[in-house]
Amino acid sequence: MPPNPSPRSPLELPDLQEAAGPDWHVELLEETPSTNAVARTGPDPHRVVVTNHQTQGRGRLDRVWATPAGTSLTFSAVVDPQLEPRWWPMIPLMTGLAVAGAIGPEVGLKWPNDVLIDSRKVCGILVERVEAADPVAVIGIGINVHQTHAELPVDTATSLAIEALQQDRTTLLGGVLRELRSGLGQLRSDPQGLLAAYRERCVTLGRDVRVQLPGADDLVGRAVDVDESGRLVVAAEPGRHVAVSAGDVVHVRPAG
Ligand code: BT5
Repeated sequence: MPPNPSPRSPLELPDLQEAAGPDWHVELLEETPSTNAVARTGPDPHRVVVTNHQTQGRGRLDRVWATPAGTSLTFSAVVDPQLEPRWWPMIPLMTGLAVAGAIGPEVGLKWPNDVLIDSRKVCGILVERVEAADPVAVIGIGINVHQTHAELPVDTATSLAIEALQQDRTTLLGGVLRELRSGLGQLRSDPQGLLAAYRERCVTLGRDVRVQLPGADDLVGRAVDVDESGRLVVAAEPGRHVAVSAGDVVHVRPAG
């Protein structure tokens, strides 16, 4: 059986709005450079900007997020998290957990928020804080849905089609937004519970890792924890634990 017998899912605004539910206000752009950039220009809580073709998608540290037209679920949701400042760093981790919940048990999370299936990246997340009287978070999510191998930009990527998973972009948007709402609710009411759920889903924990730190030497060691600030705790050598808040993790070899 071919892995992807289903046609590519269309995006229609009424269907997207219905899937999202009344808590969100959905906008659909046929093409736009970056949904995060659009959302940042009018960061009203509950706003969701979806596009069928993102032409200049952004990753972290000015990297590129590349998706051909009609292949992906690329969107940004604006939220007013109403969180104590100390829990803000958990928002990207919560978002990874939300996407994992919407896709299914096949998914693992590489710290901080790469969404993986069998070590390949199926979704990238970019959370940006916009300052205002009440600061808001623009949560940008790009899920590879219909891409074939030839349509993926790097060989470390995969898509839901390649993995023979659910590929209706509208259903997926509804699922991710539901999980985001409940994840934010849990972050407010029970942040420790959310952190415990993240640790369960995080495939980095227990691995030997190399962490590429912005502007510093790589850190090599065993990933032993994710702390309450969302930092990865690495046992660099006996007796020396280092907590990092940003960086790219390479899993050096499997757990165990
Ligand atoms: C991310 O950055 O993974 C965050 C990507 C966020 C994209 C969403 S889409 C909606 C919203 N609007 C935006 O403009 N952005 C957000 P980072 O961890 O820096 O990973 C970027 C790296 O992933 C690149 O350097 C490539 O190596 C790789 N990459 C690029 N496109 C990819 C894709 N479609 N699938 C998997 N990997 C990809």
